Amino acid sequence: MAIMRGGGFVTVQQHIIDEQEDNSIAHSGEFSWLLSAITLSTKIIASYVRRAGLVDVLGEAGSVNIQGETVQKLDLIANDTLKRTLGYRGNVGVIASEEDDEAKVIADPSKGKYIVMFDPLDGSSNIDANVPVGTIFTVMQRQEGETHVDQSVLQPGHKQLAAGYVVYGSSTTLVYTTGQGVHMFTLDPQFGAYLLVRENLRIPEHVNQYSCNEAYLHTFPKGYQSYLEWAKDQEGGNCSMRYIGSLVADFHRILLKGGVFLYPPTQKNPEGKLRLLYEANPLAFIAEQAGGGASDGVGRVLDRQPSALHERTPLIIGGKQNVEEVLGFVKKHG
Ligand code: P6P
Repeated sequence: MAIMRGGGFVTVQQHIIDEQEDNSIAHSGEFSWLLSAITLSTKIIASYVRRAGLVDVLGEAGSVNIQGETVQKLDLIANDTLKRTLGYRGNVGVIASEEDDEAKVIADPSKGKYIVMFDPLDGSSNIDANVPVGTIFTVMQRQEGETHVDQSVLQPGHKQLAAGYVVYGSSTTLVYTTGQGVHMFTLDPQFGAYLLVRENLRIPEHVNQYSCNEAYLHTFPKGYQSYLEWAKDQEGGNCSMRYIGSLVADFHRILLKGGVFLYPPTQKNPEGKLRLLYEANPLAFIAEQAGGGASDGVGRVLDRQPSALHERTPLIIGGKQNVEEVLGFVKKHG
């Protein structure tokens, strides 16, 4: 149900402005101006996702991206939309996308003082089957005296100023944090506005549910295999399992209902499959702001020093106790 304040709905722009007392990025309205580029983009993306099948946006675009993944038509639409709207905000200096080989400098540090990195349409291979997909984004500050864009792009996740995602599911839902809690908005198609529905979300500390693609079980490191064996044992973790195969949808369920998502190292992806900078870091920021945890199996995701834009990482993310439970097995069994 939309939250009413002062007799009216609370839009995401209004929420950011209300939050700006002691919040650097939200201060002076710069973030709300930057965020409006993201919310506008996701409304455009949502309009295509909702009409997939009616308009020619399904299927493959006929190319392969830097990840070696077949690009879907909607990937390109989402990527171009985000780059175009962010490019005109004036305060964005660097844009980096899962779909592009390198980060793009669009303004010098004196003007474009923010970096926005994003996965424009995560899980897009699922779109033809009407499975929820999502956009994930993160905002960071350009580094003073930057002599190479990597000095600004390759910052650890704890430097994020803001992070969020939009899940294009049964409703179009935006979740974001600027370090002042996690807040959720639903797009009202009638108003064309994201309206506040939940504030200061908290992930349940522990729920007997995990989310993992166990097809790769035998190539997981032993610690993960031991955890999953224990989790399934009624005398052990007595867990149920949910796995959609679309990171934003799997994470959103955990944010609201609890549990733990794990994508361990596999033979195919020994460093893990998910991307550190624009998938794991934004979701880790949100998870921690909601009282949960996020680890790469060794340490805190947000403490990792990135060495490359498209660097991959293992990911264990969810309720604080759930994450600690997995880490107990990983650390004990390696
Ligand atoms: P697998 C989608 O391709 C994605 O990048 C994430 O959205 C999702 O969590 C993961 O890959 C699914 O990977 O190996 O289970 O198909």
